[in-house]
Amino acid sequence: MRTMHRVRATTLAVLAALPLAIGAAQAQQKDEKPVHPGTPPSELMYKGAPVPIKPGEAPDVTEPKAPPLTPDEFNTAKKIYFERCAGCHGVLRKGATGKPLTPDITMKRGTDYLKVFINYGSPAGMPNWGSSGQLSEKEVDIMARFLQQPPPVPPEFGMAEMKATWKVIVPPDQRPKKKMNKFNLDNLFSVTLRDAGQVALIDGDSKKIVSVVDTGYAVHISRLSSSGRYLYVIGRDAQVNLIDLWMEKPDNVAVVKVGLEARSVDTSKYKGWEDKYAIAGSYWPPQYTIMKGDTLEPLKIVSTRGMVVGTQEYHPEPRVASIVASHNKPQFVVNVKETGKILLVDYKDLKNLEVTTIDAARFLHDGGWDSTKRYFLVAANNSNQIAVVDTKDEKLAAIVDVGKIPHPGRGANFVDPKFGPVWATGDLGDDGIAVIGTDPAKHKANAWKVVRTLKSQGGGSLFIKTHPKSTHLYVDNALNPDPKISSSVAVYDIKNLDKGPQVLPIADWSGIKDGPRRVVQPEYNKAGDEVWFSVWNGKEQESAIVIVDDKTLKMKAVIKDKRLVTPTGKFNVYNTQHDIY
Ligand code: DHE
Repeated sequence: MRTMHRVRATTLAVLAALPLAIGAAQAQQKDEKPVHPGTPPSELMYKGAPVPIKPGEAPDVTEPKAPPLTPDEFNTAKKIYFERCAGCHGVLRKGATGKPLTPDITMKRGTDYLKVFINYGSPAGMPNWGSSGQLSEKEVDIMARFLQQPPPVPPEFGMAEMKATWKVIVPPDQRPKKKMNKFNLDNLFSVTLRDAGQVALIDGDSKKIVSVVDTGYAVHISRLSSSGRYLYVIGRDAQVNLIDLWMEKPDNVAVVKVGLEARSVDTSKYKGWEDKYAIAGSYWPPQYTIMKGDTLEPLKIVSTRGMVVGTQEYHPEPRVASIVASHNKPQFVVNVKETGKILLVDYKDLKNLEVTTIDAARFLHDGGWDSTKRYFLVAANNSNQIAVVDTKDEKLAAIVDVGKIPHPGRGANFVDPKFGPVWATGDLGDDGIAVIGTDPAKHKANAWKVVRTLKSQGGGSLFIKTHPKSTHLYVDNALNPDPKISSSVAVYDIKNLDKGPQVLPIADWSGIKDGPRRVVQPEYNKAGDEVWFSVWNGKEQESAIVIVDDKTLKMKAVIKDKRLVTPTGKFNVYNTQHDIY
């Protein structure tokens, strides 16, 4: 294993702890006064999703010196911890965006101190669980005692456990030899139905749902195989589903669980290796798994536990964030959140696995390619930086300071009329959009610098998008506390960026009146002349997809259907297959 130490001193400035929670964010939205100074409401909301680990999966360990809990209290505490605390403090309480809560620290504090902390929160970002009414007095007391006991450790998930969940529903030799349906697969969209645990496959030409396929719990993203035939979907419960788009009615052909919690999946795209391997990264256990591309047979599991960049302390739970497949080499780019390391995993010889470890910054999250697909740009969200990897030279190219909590999705590539080729990211924590020069060959002076900062409608931006055939740049503000802002989208004219954005009232165009109506994740069709937006409502409420004509910026179509439960991410087959964004 080769290790490159290219850390800039400033990259180590990890932000103070920012524990977060949905409830506190919602409370904050009502009056918009900062309940927790320093923590944007959008971030509170974003990180508060439950961890899909069940209390029974993590056995109790009792420490006689710590205040006791009955078995029932232990179960209550584990449920609360995995649903509300683990997202920020980590399953093992070693600290992630939230502070470490291991017994060596909590036992010194004692029950009374911890109760105050849980009740009233902290200015650093801890929500006021007790005084907001989200936890009862009894629950606060249970949690204060629980935190002094050793953290219950969920089980490991190795080859035996994976194989036990692995199912080939239709073996490769029984699958179609050619495309058996009439869909224009290049313009098919896989739409995440988050709370239904399904994806809707929507024909981009007719705008009709062609199939709704069951996937994992709280399904997260979809990615395409290099050929465009296979669709890979990952759920938060670490279930990977393989869907064959050549079937008359596209459906699951294989399934496997790669852990207890996960977010990312991709497939080999280098010449000669097309469709051969899939890879999935898990949050728990902290590891990545390389699988056979057409069956999901797990072949190789690699742990990401190890040392943190800069401080070089051991971290037992470094979660795998985004993963992309390189076009330059037979490699996967694996971004490890808590250690701040970017791994270039070479898949040509799985037995003698070569991994190049690049020190970047914490906490790595999401990112995308530059337009040449040589450089990968990834958000180090708690360092307020973007790390740039040169996948050809296998080196860190730069670390760029940007605004507060960058959140690009896969980002947006376009040619800035003044500065040449650029990639842009929006921020969760402020209203900036950082536009970064990406062409060291012809625009050296601008490369890896923020060449301009656009002003968005506000914070809470999750995704930004454009298309090579478009002259528009769309930026959502899905988690902004102001419903007017979170239900609309800002669009910039790339030819005249100084002019500022036009605001499109997407949720109003959907005709839906009730609910939060968050407008999230712009996604282009294959031609690059339509942009699709999710109007994301609660599970029991009506949601929709609104399609905008990219030339006129007028509403072109609205897709509404009972089956469209909580639509969030949308993945156009052609654009996802070819990494066009
Ligand atoms: Fe995501 C991408 C993690 C919450 C919608 N999300 C990603 C990626 C990671 C991640 C690591 C990059 C995957 C890749 O490229 O390989 N997301 C997390 C979380 O840890 C977090 C903060 C909390 C959680 O508990 O899951 C989280 N994400 C959300 C949401 O609440 C969103 C808005 C709605 C939803 O569907 O759950 C959401 N995340 C998305 C989407 C993408 C994504 C749509 C892919 C964007 C793209 O264009 O590629």
